[in-house]
Amino acid sequence: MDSRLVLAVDFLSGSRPKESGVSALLEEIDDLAVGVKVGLPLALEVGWEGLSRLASRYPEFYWIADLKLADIPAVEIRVLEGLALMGFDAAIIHLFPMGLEEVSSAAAKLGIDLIGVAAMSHPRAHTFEESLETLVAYARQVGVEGLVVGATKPGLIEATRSLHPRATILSPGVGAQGAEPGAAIRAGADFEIVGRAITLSENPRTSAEEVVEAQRGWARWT
Ligand code: NUP
Repeated sequence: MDSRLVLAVDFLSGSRPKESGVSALLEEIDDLAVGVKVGLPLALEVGWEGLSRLASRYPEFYWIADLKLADIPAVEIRVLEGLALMGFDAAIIHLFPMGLEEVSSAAAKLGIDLIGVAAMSHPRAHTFEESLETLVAYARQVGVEGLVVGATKPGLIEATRSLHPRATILSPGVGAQGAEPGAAIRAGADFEIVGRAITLSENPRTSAEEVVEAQRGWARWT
């Protein structure tokens, strides 16, 4: 699949997200997206068991738990154990709490990938921008190969790519937050994380097709 689309499911058009609505959406776009990213908004609607059922019903997707973990290592490891049991392939963590050496080796044993937040997509995330080099160098040092860098900040995607050439860069911020589909891929990201531009669209499939079409031509394999 040449798609670089990861679908973020926080909202659903017309109603609060129900498990059946999420299933219908995933079936509608299953040939267009490679991954699904969910977090607290969906957990609050469908429960942890609902998330687990969704992940096991649609194993063709790469499932990312976006809890942006920022805790002591022992607690992060406890959460990762739970997420791995639920069927998640990856978890988004914050890098700034440090102490990630043991978290990284526990994640490897659990078979769950870590994705560190390097630069958030919203315009006032200045602390991340000022700390980008430190955060990316630290991710590299502790073996965190996945990085989130906002699609709204293509210059930071380029900087991250040169600081960590082998990283898998995932970029949210497409559509609802202002970045054009495909722009992050052009800047060096591997995947774009897209939520409301698809989930709140009157025709999610058409919107997903437009994103994938814009990404084609820019995609690079790392
Ligand atoms: O920096 C970040 N920006 C961001 O939007 C890091 C994130 N994890 N996200 C997530 O990406 C956010 O929580 C949401 O689930 C998704 C973007 O959704 P949307 O703006 O496309 O609806």
